[in-house]
Amino acid sequence: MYLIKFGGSVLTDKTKAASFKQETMNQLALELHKAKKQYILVHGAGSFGHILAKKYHLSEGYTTPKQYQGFALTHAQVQLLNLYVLNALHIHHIPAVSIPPHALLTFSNHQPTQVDFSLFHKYIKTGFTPVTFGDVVLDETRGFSICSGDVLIQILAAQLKPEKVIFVLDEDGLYTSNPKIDATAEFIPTATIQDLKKYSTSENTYADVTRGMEGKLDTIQSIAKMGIDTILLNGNKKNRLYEILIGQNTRHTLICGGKE
Ligand code: IP8
Repeated sequence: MYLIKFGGSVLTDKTKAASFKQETMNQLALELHKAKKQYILVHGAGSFGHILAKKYHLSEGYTTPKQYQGFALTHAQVQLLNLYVLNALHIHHIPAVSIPPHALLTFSNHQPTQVDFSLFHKYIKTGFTPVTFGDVVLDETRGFSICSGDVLIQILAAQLKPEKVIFVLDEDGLYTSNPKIDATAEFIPTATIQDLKKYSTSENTYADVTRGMEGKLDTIQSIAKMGIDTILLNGNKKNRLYEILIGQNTRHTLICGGKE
């Protein structure tokens, strides 16, 4: 079983509110269909979630009643993005079923506390493809919180011990620095936990309330410490996801799971 995360910057144009990249999603859905693997899909919120979450300061937790409207609007938008993702999967005959995090987990002080992932198990066992996503959630001490897709990946990896975790990004993989702003950035084909600690990534320029690539490196480190390999690949380049899934060589970064 694989755990696959579609980054928000692959599925949406992060500079424009609620702009879905339909063609990219159709291509990725086709690749998943062709590969015929068992997986759980997690997707980021992209410009459906981050712009509103930033506007209403949702990552800070409750500060003003106006945020209730912001919470509700943000949830509706990420649910809409989820519907677009599901539609593309259904067109390619993938029996995708949505599992919205806000109805499943509770946070306390911005960290997940009560997590019941038995639904994922049950759907997988029955032959469905569970799809979950970055969402807003209730928080026992802060009122509410943001649950990023990366946090979900981390918890799901710990509970379900997938064969591999795959991050589908808008870059070929990991670089020594941010390739979007640094022309000297070098591509890294393989890395260990020790290597990860060395690589700095500058903050991206878009509204990203969950720390972008920097947060992702923390997530990957904790997955690697569970002994699980992580793959980073470019979702904008046709067939890379498919090739990885069928075990064919293609450009990607492999982060080897193992001890620190
Ligand atoms: O895009 C963020 O999820 P991510 C969720 O996976 C919201 O970091 C609501 C902004």
